[in-house]
Amino acid sequence: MVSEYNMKKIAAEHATKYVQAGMKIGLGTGSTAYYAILKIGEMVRDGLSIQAVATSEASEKLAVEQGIPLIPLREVDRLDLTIDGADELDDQLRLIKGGGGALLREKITAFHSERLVIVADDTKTVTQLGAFPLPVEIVPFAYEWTIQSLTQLGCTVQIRHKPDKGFYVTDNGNYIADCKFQQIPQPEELSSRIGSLPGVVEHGLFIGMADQAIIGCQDGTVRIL
Ligand code: ABF
Repeated sequence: MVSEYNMKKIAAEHATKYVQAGMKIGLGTGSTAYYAILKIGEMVRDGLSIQAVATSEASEKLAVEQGIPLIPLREVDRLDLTIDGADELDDQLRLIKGGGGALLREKITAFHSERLVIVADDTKTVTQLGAFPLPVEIVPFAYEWTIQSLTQLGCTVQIRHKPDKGFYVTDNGNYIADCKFQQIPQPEELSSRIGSLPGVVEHGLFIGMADQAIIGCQDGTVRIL
C-alpha cells in the first residue's frame, strides 16, 4: 500500500516519460502536477532541452525554482504536451477540474496542446461526475445574479473564500463559484448550459480534451485510461 501522495508521485513521474527533447510543455497546477514539474526540473538539470508554459502563477513559480525554461505564450503556436491534474475523472476521460482555482488557464492551455495527459491518484476516478463541487470562474460584476443563474441549473453555489474570509480571486481577477450538483448525468449538456450564462468566464468540466489519464494505484502501480 502506498500513500495518496506517492500515488500522485507515481502517476506524475510516469507521465514525464512522454517528455522529449525539443518539446514545448504545458505545466499543470495542483499537488499531482507538482511531482511532474519536479521530475521535469530534474530532467532539465540532467541536460534535457525543453521549454514550458505554466498554467498558474503557482506552477510558474515552481517551474522557475526548478530551472525549467519558460517561454512567453506569444512565442508558442501550440504546445506538444500538457501534464495536469484533475479533481474527478470518469471512464470517458471527462473531467472536473478547478479545485486549485486555475481552471481558466488550464483549459486554455489544454485547448492549445497537441496532447493532454491527466495525472491523478486513484481517489479521483468516479463512475459519474458531480460529487466534487464544479468550479465555475465568474466575473465580479453582478456575481450575485450569476450565482442565481447557476443555482437555477440545479445546484447549490458557494463563492470560494480565502482563509482570511475574503473572496478568493483567480490569477485573472475573477471569482470562483463552487457548484454542488452531487450528480452530473449529462456533462456535455451541463457544459454548454453553464458556458452560455452571461457572467461565466469558464467552468471546470473538461469534455473531450484529455487524451490519456495516468492513475497512481494503492499497490504502487499505474493504470492508464
Ligand atoms: C489542477 O489539479 C486543478 O484543475 C485540479 O483542481 C487539481 C487537482 O488537484 P491535485 O492534483 O492537488 O489533487 O489541475
